[in-house]
Amino acid sequence: MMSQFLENVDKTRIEALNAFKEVADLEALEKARVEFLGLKSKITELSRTLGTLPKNERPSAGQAVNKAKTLVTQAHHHALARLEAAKERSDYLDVTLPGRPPLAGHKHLISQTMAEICRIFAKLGFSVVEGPEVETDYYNFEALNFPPDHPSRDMQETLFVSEKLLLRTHTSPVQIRTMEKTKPPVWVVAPGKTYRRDDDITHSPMFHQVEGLVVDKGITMADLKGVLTAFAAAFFSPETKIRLRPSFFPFTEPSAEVDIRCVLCQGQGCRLCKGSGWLELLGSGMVDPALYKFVGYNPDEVSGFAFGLGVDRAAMLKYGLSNIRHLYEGDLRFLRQF
Ligand code: 2NL
Repeated sequence: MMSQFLENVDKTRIEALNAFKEVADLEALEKARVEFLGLKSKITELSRTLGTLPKNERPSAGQAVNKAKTLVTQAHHHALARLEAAKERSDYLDVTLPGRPPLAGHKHLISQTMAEICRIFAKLGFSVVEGPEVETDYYNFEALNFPPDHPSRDMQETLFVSEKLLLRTHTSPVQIRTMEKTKPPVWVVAPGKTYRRDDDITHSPMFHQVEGLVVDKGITMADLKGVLTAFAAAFFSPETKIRLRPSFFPFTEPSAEVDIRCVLCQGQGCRLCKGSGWLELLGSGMVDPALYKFVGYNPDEVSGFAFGLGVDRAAMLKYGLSNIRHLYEGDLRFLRQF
C-alpha cells in the first residue's frame, strides 16, 4: 500500500518537474500549472487519498506529498522566472551602444547664395525688402512702364493665377511698393522667388532673384558701375572685372547688361564663356523717369539705378553647376556638397 503510494508521488513529481523544465512560453506554463498543481491535478488527488491509508502510514505519506508539492511549486516559479527573463532579453535596450546621431541639415545652396548676396549689399548700405509672390498686373507690369502689348506680358511667359492675379515674373513689384511707401533716398534689395513659363537646363519655372534699387539725389551711371564692381569682387573674387553692354528694359533708360570676366578661364576664352572671355551676370540701368510718376517721386529732384540678378544663375557660375535641375531635385548627394 505504502510503497505503491510513494511510487505514485515520485512518478507524479518527476513528470511535473520535466514538464516545467520544458515549457517554452507563458501559455504552456499556465497549462502545466493547471495540470500539475491545479485542483484536479494528480498531486491534489494524492493528497485527497491520504485518508484511505492506514493511520500509521499517513505521516510519512503526507510528508512525501507535501515535499513533492513544494518541489513542483518551485519548478513552476523557476520556469516563470526563466520565461520572463527571456522575454526581457528579447526587447533589451543596450544603453551602452553608441547613439545614432540625427542628420544635421543645413541651408539649401540657393538660400545660402541669396543670403550672401543680401549680406554684400547690406554692407554697401542697402536695406532688404520683401513682398508678395502673387501680384497684380499693375505692380508687376503697369507701374514698371511695360506697354500693354509687351511680349513679356503674354501668357507665353507669365503664369496667371486668375484673370487679375499672376505670379510675379521679377521682384521689381516689391520695389514699386517700397517707393509708394517711402520717400527718397531709397537703397534697397528685394530677394525672393519669381516665376516664368520656362523650363530647360538653364531655366526653371520657379527661380530666384535679387533686384536692387537706388533712388537718391545726383545718382549717375558711375554709381551703378561702382556698386556692381564692388558686388562682383565680393561675390566672386577680388580681381573679378565687369563690363557694361548696351541693352533694353522697359523700366530703365539707358539699360546695360553686366558681364563678369569668365570665372573658368579668366578671359582666355573657353567652353563656358563660348570663347568670349565674358559671362552675362545681370541686367541693369538708370531708372526710367517715367516710373517716378507712378510712385509720386519728382524726376527733377532724384535719379536712380536698378539691377536684377538671377540667384540661380549666380550660384551656377560661382559653384560651376552645369544644370539648374540640381538645385531643385532635392538629391542630398548634390546638396550636401555645399
Ligand atoms: C534682368 C534684368 C533688371 C531692373 C531689373 C528695376 C526695378 C525698378 C525700376 C527699374 Cl522698381 N528697374 N529692375 C532693372 C534692370 C534690369 O533685371 O535681366 N534680371 C535678371
